[in-house]
Amino acid sequence: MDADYLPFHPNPSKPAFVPPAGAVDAHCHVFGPADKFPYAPERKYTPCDAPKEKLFELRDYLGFERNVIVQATCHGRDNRALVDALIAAGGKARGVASVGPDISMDELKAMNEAGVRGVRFNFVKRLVDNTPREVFLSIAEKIATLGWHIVVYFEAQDLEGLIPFLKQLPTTIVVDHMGRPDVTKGVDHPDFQRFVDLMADVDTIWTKVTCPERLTVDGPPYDDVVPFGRKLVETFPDRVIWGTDWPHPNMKSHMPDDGKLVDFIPRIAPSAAEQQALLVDNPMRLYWS
Ligand code: 0GY
Repeated sequence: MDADYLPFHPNPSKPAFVPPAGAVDAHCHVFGPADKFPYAPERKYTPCDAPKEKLFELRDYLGFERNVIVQATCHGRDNRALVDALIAAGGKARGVASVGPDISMDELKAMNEAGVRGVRFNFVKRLVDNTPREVFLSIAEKIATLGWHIVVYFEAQDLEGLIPFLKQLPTTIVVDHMGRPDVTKGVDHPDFQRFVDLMADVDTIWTKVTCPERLTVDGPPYDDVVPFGRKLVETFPDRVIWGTDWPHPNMKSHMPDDGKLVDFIPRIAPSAAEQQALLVDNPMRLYWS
C-alpha cells in the first residue's frame, strides 16, 4: 500500500440510525486481496486490501442487507475481484464494472450473470488517464443492449464541458458523490445549481448522495455537506441512492467512522418515506428489477 494511504476504520461505531429492512449500501468497493487479485499496473494508487469478507461483515454490522460494489480504478479493467465478490454474495450484491471497447458481448453476458448491472466512466484526472468520448460511447451502446446503466465520476468544475456528452448516453446515468460540489461555495452557487438543473432537465440522471467525508472542509460530523445532500433528496426523491464508499480510497484528511456515515442519512433524508426510497426502493429498482 502507498506510504500515505489510510486504511479503513478498524472498529466503526454502531450507528444510532437503523436503516429500513432491505437497505442497500449502493456504493462500496472490494480491493484484492492482492495475492489473489493483483492491482492493475496502470493504477494511480495502491490501497490496503479490503476483501469481500470484510465488506459483508460491515454490511451486517451497519444494518444493511445488500451491496452495490463498484469497480475502482486500482483494479483497472480487471473485474475479477468484483465478480468473485458478487458470486460469493449469493444475490445480495450487484456490481458496476469497468470495461474497454474491446469487451465482447459474451464477456458482458457472463458479468451480467454474476450480477453486474452497469459500467463506470471515470473523468477524475488524478485517478485515470483520459479516455476518448467515442470509446465511452461505443461501450455505452454495447451495455445498453443488456439494460445496464452508466455510473459517471467527475469533479464539479468539469460538469459544464461534459453535459453534451452525458446527454448523448443511451442509458440511465448515475452521478457519483453529488457531482463533487465545492461545499465552501454553498448550495446556491451556479456550479451546484448547474448539476441540479441538469437533473431537472434530464430525468434519466440519478445521483449518489454519498461521500460527505470527501466533500467536507469542516470534517465530521459533516455539517457543511448536509445542505447539498438534503437539496438533492428533497428535489429528486426517486433518483437518489446512498452508499458508504467503504473502504474509502484516497482519503487524506481522516478516515471516516462508517457508523457515523450511516448517522448522516437521516440528516439528508429526514422522513421515513425519503429513507425508504433512498435506501431500498430506488436501489432495488435500479439493480434488482
Ligand atoms: C470513490 C472515490 C475515489 C476513488 C475511486 O475508482 C476509484 O479509484 O472511485 C476517489 O479517490 O475519489 O468513489 O471510491
